[in-house]
Amino acid sequence: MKMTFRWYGEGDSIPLEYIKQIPNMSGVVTAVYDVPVGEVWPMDKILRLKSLCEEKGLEMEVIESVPVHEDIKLGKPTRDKYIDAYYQNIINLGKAGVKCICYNFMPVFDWLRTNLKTMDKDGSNSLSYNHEELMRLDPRNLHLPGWDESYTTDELNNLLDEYKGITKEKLFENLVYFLQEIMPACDETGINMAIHPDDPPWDMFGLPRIITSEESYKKLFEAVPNKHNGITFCTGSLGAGRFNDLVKMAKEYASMGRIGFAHIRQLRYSGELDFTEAGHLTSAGSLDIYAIVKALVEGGFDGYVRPDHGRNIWGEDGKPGYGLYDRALGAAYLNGLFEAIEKEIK
Ligand SMILES: [Mn+2]
Repeated sequence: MKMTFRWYGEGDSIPLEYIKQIPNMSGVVTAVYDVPVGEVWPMDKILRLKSLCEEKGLEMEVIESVPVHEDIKLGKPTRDKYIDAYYQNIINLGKAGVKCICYNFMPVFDWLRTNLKTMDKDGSNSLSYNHEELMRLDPRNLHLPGWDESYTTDELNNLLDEYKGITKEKLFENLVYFLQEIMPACDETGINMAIHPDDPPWDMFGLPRIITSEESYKKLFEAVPNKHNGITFCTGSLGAGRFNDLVKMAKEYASMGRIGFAHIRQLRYSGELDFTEAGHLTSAGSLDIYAIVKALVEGGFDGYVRPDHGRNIWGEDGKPGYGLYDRALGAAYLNGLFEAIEKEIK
């Protein structure tokens, strides 16, 4: 296991030096943020990021994310040019020593929450999701907290229209097409692609979501058996679906060598489809983080880990989910779990 920490590049308010001071931190998970989706990341931008990390003693072996252009998800004729650019990105990142790329295949909307600062009685705050509240919103005129408004209302409406004919089956076919096209770049560089599950793991506003459950992974691995077709095992995203048995899944996919990257975080169910994010410890929420880590270790997991979303604590007003303090506490807790379980098993 290699412990890592997400870092939003030079715009991040958290200095790399602070990240390095968290015990056992091997590197950061980052990305080039100032190149439009679908374009090739210039080598000098990639190498600059890498040297900033290395100056502070941190590796840059995981990229989150290289975003997938909507035309690829839609399967439009223009997808091939965007896939070519993606291919080149893999080659360039491979040259810079990157080993794993996290990406997702969610149409239009990335992760969705209804409140970014849900207050807890201890004074901390965290992100939460209320399904009814979200469903009352109009996707065609959406102004959600934290959702980056990269589209104008017109663009958003056009995009939603384009998705009208896209069923789950079609979207999955488009994912398979994309993966088959880029696998040679992964074979050449040794980079593992690690698809992030849909968050939360169910359809949104009539848009299909396809990486949500055991059934999704079965289809994914069968369709593209290449060993570089892997996953980001995100406990919070998958765990929002009560139908997912995370312990079973962690063990199974780790044994198959499919988990390149693990996002570990906690949440507390507050309704059938509702949840509030919590501190990482098992005792803080509904997921058995100990049992999940144990399943990963028993399955032979040897990938990258990062503490996923933390709360805002100690008066910090960090980027929602991405403050320093609670994620550092999460890393310390996860380090302890891994050490104890690994020693016990050996
Ligand atoms: Mn995640």
